[in-house]
Amino acid sequence: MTAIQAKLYLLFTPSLCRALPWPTLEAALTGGVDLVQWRLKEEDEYSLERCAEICTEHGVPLIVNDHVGAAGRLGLAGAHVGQEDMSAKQARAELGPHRLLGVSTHDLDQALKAQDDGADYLGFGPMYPTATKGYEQGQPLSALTEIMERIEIPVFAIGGITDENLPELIQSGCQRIALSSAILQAKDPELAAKNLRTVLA
Ligand code: TZP
Ligand code: MG
Repeated sequence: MTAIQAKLYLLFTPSLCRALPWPTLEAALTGGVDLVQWRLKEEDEYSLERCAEICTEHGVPLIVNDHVGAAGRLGLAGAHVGQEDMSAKQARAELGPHRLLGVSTHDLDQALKAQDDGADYLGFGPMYPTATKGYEQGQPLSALTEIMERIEIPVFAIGGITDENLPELIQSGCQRIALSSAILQAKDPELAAKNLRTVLA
């Protein structure tokens, strides 16, 4: 698997979409999302297989959250685990060397360990309060700067990111973001993705 080049990572949870999920995903991809993570909630009745088809049509890699075994079964680009999920080491062993492994991290120690354990990229945050995961407080920007300086693999800032706070993240050294509501709940998801892409470029 080649190193990840993506900058605008969409965390796709069907039930978080303001409009219908599949058209929302299509719009986000057309707008410039270049990596997608499938995050299913129990109430969702949408299929990972259909998500994979849509991503393939747009030439964008798909990562599955939590369900590491599904990555191999469905030929996806990779899988993502959090600190409370399967360990990064075990996930890497299950995925094999050729699929991407992403790990959510919240401090430098977790980030260094995930990198050592075979992660291809990290999520780091939450950078801002976000109702999506119930975080009431974000990390200081200095924490992100330190991560960017110390970690060699790509790092995606995550949590409450919008086009309004993105400029200060970029000033702190961030080049990649992962988000859901700023696109999934936008009136115009394609435009939202396009605008974020422009600021990141
Ligand atoms: N992990 C940390 S914050 C978060 C996840 C999955 C939610 C990101 O969603 P939003 O709506 O962009 O804050
Ligand atoms: Mg998880």
